[in-house]
Amino acid sequence: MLVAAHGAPRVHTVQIDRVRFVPQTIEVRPGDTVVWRNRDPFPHTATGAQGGPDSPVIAAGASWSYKATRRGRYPYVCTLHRTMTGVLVVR
Ligand SMILES: [Cu+2]
Repeated sequence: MLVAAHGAPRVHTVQIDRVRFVPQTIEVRPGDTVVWRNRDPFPHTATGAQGGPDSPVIAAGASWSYKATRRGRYPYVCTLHRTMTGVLVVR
């Protein structure tokens, strides 16, 4: 089967582990989905500063999915632990 030039939409995972987003910067294409998976035993969020992801509280062990649509660079934080920062790049 032939694969389209830009490929089908993909699913990417950001692990939330030990109060960090891993990887800290993730690059995806429009139409891709990003899943934040909380591996910590306490809640976190993934909250864009200016657009981009805006999760509810992601409970311990839970995941949250976001479909990237608009191109851009979207820094985000965990609003519960402000030292946790990440960047979603949609290009
Ligand atoms: Cu947090």
